[in-house]
Amino acid sequence: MKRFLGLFCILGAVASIQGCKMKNAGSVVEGDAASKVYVAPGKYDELYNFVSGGFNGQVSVYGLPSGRLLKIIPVFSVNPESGYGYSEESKPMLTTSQGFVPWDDQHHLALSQTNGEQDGRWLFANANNSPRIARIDLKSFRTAEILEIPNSAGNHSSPFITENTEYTIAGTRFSVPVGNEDVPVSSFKDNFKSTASFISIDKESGRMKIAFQIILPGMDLDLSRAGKGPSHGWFFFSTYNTEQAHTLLEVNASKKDKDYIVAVNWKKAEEYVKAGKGKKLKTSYVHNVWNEETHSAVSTKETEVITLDPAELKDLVYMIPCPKSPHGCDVDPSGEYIVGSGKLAALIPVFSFSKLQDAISKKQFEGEYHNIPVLDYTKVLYGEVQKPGLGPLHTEFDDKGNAYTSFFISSEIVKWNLKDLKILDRVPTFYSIGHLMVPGGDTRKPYGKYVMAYNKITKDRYLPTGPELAQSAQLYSIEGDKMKLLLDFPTVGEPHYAQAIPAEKVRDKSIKIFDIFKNKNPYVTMGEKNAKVTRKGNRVDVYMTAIRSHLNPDNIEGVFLGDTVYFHVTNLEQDWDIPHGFAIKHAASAELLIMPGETATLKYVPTRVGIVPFYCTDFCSALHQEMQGYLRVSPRGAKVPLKFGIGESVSAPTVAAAK
Ligand code: RUQ
Ligand code: CUA
Repeated sequence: MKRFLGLFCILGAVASIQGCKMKNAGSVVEGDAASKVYVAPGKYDELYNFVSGGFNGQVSVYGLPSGRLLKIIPVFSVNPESGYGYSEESKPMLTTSQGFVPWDDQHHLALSQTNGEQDGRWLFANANNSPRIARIDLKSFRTAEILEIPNSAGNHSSPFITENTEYTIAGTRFSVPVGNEDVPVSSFKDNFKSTASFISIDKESGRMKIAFQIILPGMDLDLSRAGKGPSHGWFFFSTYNTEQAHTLLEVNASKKDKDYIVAVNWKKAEEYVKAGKGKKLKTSYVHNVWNEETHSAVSTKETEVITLDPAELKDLVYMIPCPKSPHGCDVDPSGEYIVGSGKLAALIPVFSFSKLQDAISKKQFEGEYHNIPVLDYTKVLYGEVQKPGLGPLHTEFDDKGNAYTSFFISSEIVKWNLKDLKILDRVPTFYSIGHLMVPGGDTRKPYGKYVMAYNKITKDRYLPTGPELAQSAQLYSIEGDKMKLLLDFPTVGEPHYAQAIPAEKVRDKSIKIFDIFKNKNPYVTMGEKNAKVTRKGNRVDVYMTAIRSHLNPDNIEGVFLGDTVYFHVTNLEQDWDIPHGFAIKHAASAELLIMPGETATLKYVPTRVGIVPFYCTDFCSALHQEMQGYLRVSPRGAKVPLKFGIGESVSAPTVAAAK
């Protein structure tokens, strides 16, 4: 988002007048605001709000309208709090074709839909830096799958979704050479391509697969939305840098009066693929899938994608001219209107899907862009919202035919009517809003009631916390004609897009425990009597159990310097909200946080001789502090037999000690 700051410096003078010197919100909050967001202790919130974490790489979950933080779901970054990316079982989730990547930049979220309505099954999330899409299972609130996207860089226009969750999307923000990659940067125009990957989603399992990639001319795909209703079968992408600059984009990619919205007919793409018109391209990417029975992830290498060339395959892609580096490209609930938000434009163009169809059939083109037809702007335009504000970014919709657009520079949300394009209301945001979100506002059935603002800058809004300040979310009521600010609360990471869903669509499906009898982890310990320690060469496996309030075994001897020890800890509890943790002194790792019925593994390499304590890290009972034990590490070659146990039953050696 910082790039906007530079981009907008031309308009900076205006920004500083309108953007950052808003009057204090105290004066704009009305008397009954508190009661509208008050959720009494012990009561549930009305909505789950999933918020992208931006540069923390995770997804956070808030309750609305209270703004209470419920959970941070680890997705693209390691999470020492839970051991995600640290446990042996979860490491493959963060594997890529180029090795283990412990961080990413997470921008957009998409809830799965059936008939254009949220169905509460899955949440999809993009990784912007090392292109990937994750699927989060809303039964467990855990990342279930991560698919890497090849021939891509800056997976920004992602993971938007079609109305029956047929596809999720991945569009490149950076164009990159496809095929031979060792080329001069200055050969951008000849060698660089942008790609739009269509990822199919299995109806039952949710499994993702790259169905095909459309290879587009070099430019930057920014955001996207699927058509719905009448426009189902189409996908729309906003673009910037159709100037094809490769340096100083701030200036060089803002030269043209109009960039494009790319309209992709994906039903047509399916036909071409079926007819064998796709080309197989060798590449490499990985597909990581979490297995809920083995409680571990498997990473599989993939080697090929099917590509489609719209310059050759007619009627697959059309370009719609759109003023000034559009950012958001949003489709209204009826599926008829496509709203382009040109970051540097002084108006908002609204395109009509029926006019688009008409213009295509009448071949009303104004030219070509790298052999792709460019439609006549005036023929596909429904109308323009005049003087809406400065720096429009994103638009969401309510259930009454209204649109809400965020304005970064003028720091406001502007409400306007989709039919007559008249502005109805505007409210300030504090400050510099990026995305906004109406619950269900990207579906055929918006939930109405609220609009949320996700702000980039908070300046004087909260107690100062040094140079880095919290970013924020603000909740506005949209029940009446006028928007009303109800609440603001700080967020973790940098919020970009978000999704919200009525709690009842998710709440009752939430699982409470993992059935221990279905635990197929190869290192599970089924009951305390099976706890053991084994040695094979320099590898020691500890099959440990955790139950209130002891770890079994809690005394282990016969481990030597040079050994690698794997603690496989099984939580034997079958009771909701009773995780046990596991940590061992000086481990070059994080803790494990093991859910009831689950097994997780911590790798530990001792670095010195001595007694090494380990303990449970989660306050699980009155005797949680007693949930601890000792590992003895001896010098290599010492005559210490392998012993383990608990209480008086410290066992005799089961396997001969290592030499
Ligand atoms: S972006 S603030 Cu990464 Cu969605 Cu528009
Ligand atoms: Cu188990 Cu604390």
